Amino acid sequence: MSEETLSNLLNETRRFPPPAELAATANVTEEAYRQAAADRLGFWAEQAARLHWEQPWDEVLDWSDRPFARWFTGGRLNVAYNCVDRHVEAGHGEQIAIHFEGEPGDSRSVSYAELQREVCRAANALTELGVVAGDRVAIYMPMIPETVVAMLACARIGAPHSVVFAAFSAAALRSRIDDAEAKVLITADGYHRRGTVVDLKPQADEAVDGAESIEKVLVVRRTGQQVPWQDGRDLWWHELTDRQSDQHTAEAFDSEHPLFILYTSGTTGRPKGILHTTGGYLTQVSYTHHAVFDLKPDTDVYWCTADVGWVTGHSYIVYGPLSNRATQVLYEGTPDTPDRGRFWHNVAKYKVSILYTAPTAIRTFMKWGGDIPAKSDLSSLRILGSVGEPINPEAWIWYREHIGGGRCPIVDTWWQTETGAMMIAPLPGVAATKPGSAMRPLPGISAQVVTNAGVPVPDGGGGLLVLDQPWPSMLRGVWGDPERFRDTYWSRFPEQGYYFAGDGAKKDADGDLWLLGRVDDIMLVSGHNISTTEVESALVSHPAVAEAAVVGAKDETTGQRIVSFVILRGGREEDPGLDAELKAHVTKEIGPIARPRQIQFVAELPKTRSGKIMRRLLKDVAEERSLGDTTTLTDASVMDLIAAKLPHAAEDA
Ligand code: 6R9
Repeated sequence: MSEETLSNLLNETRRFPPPAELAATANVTEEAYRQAAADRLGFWAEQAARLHWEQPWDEVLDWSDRPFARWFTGGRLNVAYNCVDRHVEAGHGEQIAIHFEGEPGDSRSVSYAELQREVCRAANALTELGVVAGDRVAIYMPMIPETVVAMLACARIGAPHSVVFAAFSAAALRSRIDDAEAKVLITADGYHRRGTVVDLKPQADEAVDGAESIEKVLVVRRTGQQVPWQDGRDLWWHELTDRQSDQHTAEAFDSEHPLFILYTSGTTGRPKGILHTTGGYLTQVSYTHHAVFDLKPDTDVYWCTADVGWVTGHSYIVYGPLSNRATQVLYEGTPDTPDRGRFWHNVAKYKVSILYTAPTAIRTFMKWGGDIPAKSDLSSLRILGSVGEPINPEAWIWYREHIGGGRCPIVDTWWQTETGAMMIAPLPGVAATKPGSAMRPLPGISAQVVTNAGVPVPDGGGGLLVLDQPWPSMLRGVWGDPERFRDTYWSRFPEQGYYFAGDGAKKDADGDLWLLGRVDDIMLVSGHNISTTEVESALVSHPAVAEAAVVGAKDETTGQRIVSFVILRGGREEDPGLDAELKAHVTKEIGPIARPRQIQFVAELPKTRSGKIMRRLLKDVAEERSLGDTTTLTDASVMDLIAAKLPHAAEDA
């Protein structure tokens, strides 16, 4: 980014105050902000006390070895006990923890008492295999209840898990197994996706072949398909767990005991093993889930559509919701199987009241059209969440109208694998939300928007988003590489000691925050910093557009020129007039400086497997370079289609 800070370009004036009933019964109110501001550590101590501690902590925060934080030092607790057993002991054993919905339509509901028995059996099974506290276990699994059981079983015996997304390749799994030196791999025969059976075991075999650390491979039977087998190494999950006792005494672990490693793909270099620990992590995921989703465990049905292989699945399918005794939906498959209404059939079937999904999904639903959700009864919904990318104001409004029936507050939640839990988000019973804004840091969290020199910008300014105070669920390091931890996250502002998140943000006149995407994506056009997010949002605010990706391509006169890739809404045909119309629309919304030089209509955009747009590849196309690394793409053929079209793009001077 140049010395000039980001201009505050788009101007959104719509406001949506909380529904009165929600405000009156909200789990968390404005008072929490005041309390946390007066005594931040005291506030977090109170949130930690929502959990069961076997031994109380001595000190809330030890920040003497910064940037390596220690929270709730000396305290001891068991994460699985907190997520399962204590609810059973409190008399809620019959409550459903997980409504599992398989893609073919099979379903199964697991109560907290059943979950407790399954987790105990799995913990005993891992112990029989010689897994002890501190050993790493790799988990390469689809979206099925056994995945949650496996994670909780690891947590129960203090064996950090490393979950690897099931659609990752054998090579990706192997490098993660090697980096963490995992002793056991838990996988499945296969899973159902888009109407077909997808193999998993052959990839797992390829990954494990020659992996020195792996001693056993545990295989869950999901599809019943034939699988290759290596006697002595491979074991069926059901054979091993069925013969275990369903009793297991959970041992308490130190608050700083490692809970899991999760690899972020990043845009460059080797994946980083982000390390999270026990007490601080559970405190913040539990509190934020309670506060931001306002969960009422006796009546709500919660559904997070993320894959458990991402941090959102860890924090807001497994640890946050279960620690709060949620009843939740776990869905195996895709939104368009057997038809494009599947999510809404699921919402109606289970009477989902809280839905947490990603902007990429919302924009896809926009593209498919509002008539699809309109066919299902969505009246059970009361709160809608968004995570993963900036949500364009128009997508936000579409979500509110077509999914939320105009009555549900939207909580846009900003956070990262590294932050472990939500950091910036509105509270649904407090905030008068603004479409496209994540509003302000949650109680107990502190963030700043600063210039390149680290000076906070005033309201109305833009710059770099930094976290200037430690938080309980912060990453404790990069597995095996303390230098990389310092260099990547703490070296940008050594004097101020800020954690730099990599994102740009602006503050509006009220001081509320608008996330502008990764600073690497920010464009410099004729001396102005322009965020891709703002131009994309301007494009999406045109009624013909469902989704847009914008990049800055090298330009001799202006430094960079704005190139945009646009997906039209369902039913809208690409016509010659539309190109000029969209350019004029952006000029009207933002100003001539943001007018795209080129607009390319495409059917799909390149996305990571977690749904984020990969602008880097679009930039390669726009600059007519050969493509960089495409291995993290969901569908690499998308790039061939885009590249084939671009040279014919109409370009104005
Ligand atoms: C939870 C998750 C982190 C990056 C983050 C930012 C982007 C996530 C966002 C958002 C704007 C939001 N991001 N949530 N940007 N508004 N509500 O996505 O973790 O996969 O590590 O990605 O995602 O750029 O820095 P992770």
